[in-house]
Amino acid sequence: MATTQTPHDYEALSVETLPGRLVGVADLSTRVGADPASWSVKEVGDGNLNLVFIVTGPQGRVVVKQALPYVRLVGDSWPLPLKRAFFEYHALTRQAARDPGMVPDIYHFDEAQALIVMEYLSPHIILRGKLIKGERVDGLGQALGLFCARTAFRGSDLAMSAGDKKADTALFSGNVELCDITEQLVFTDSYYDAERNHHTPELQPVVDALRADPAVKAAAQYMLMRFSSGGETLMHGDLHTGSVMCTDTDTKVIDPEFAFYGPLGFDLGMLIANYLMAYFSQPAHRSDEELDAYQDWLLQVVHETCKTFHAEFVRLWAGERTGILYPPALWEDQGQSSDGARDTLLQHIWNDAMGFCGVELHRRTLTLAHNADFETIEDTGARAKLEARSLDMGRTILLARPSSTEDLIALARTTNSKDLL
Ligand code: SR1
Ligand code: MG
Repeated sequence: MATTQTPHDYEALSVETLPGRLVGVADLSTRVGADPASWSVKEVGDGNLNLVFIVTGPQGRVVVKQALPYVRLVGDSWPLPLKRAFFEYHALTRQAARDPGMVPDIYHFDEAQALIVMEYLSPHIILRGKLIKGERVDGLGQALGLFCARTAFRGSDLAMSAGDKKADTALFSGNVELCDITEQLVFTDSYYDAERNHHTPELQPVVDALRADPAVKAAAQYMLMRFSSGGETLMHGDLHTGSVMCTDTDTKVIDPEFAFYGPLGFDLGMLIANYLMAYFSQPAHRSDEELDAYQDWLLQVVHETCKTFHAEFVRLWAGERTGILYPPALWEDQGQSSDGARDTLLQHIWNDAMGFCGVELHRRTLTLAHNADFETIEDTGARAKLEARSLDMGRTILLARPSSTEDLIALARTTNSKDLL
């Protein structure tokens, strides 16, 4: 992994130092109260990388997110540049413009301190936690399908001017180290015994079979090539269920520090994989009476997300094709329909999304950063049986992409009844 230099005036905040250090930030104090002695500060970061504070005062509450100069999950043996806060800030501003209301409002950005003061989302909680608890979110698939379609379409050469797109591609091309994490962890480490890997011991026979398959490795590396060379749109870059916060009726997207110009189908594919891991893990979290209905609901969310993505992309295609790609001058202005061209492109996006879904299903079980859906299952024998289904589904779709949402859902149901260990 790359090494990095921390600017001299950067200093990580703590619960104790935050009020004194941020008292002069008007965008913060006008929201929580002018007297820092009246603030209470809690550090709540449970992600892999950053510090996250909730600051509460007599007038309100904000979130302060600060990058650390290393990977929090691992420690200072793995340095990571602070500039990821810069990319997160710029990604949030673009996402807010492309899908208004779907990301937290930004109140203040301090580049030297790698710090963003933003809206405290309440009573939202992290979606992954809700899915483990068996809670439902009305409109989840619709909100995230719209988010994926709008950010993908409006951040691409389908909609942007060529100059703006190239300038923005250049800006985000500096997010090298965060891409490096994805390139190693998501696309590569699953397929050999990389140093930081770990997995549930009982899973060993399934892991051995996966790593012995050259076709799986080739398919995963092809997806890496699509990721690293397919600068089609500004991706969120890390759209899993830990990057989504919800109430029972409202959905927001957070944490786009991995933002980069990549394939139109990347975010959609990663998101679907995370829904599917929630689905496969449910037998360990639900009672027999609740299980079928809740798993059905999760598959409905997959369906709703994919159908909404498709419908919104079609709508934007009809009304917002203002970029250099597929210009109306070639079709509509000639009295021709562009539906065929659009549908072919949508099929490419779907095939990519399915490939990204496959590698994500593998990496959350096999590499450094696992997810709580499986990790909270204490009985490792039971956990391994469920993780094996996730690995099996990933392998199947890497080797042969489901051609439609319906095929994907049917495959999930079949895989969910397999006894693989
Ligand atoms: C070392 S960072 C590990 C993972 O956490 C982030 O949320 C990304 O998903 C990354 O791959
Ligand atoms: Mg994150």
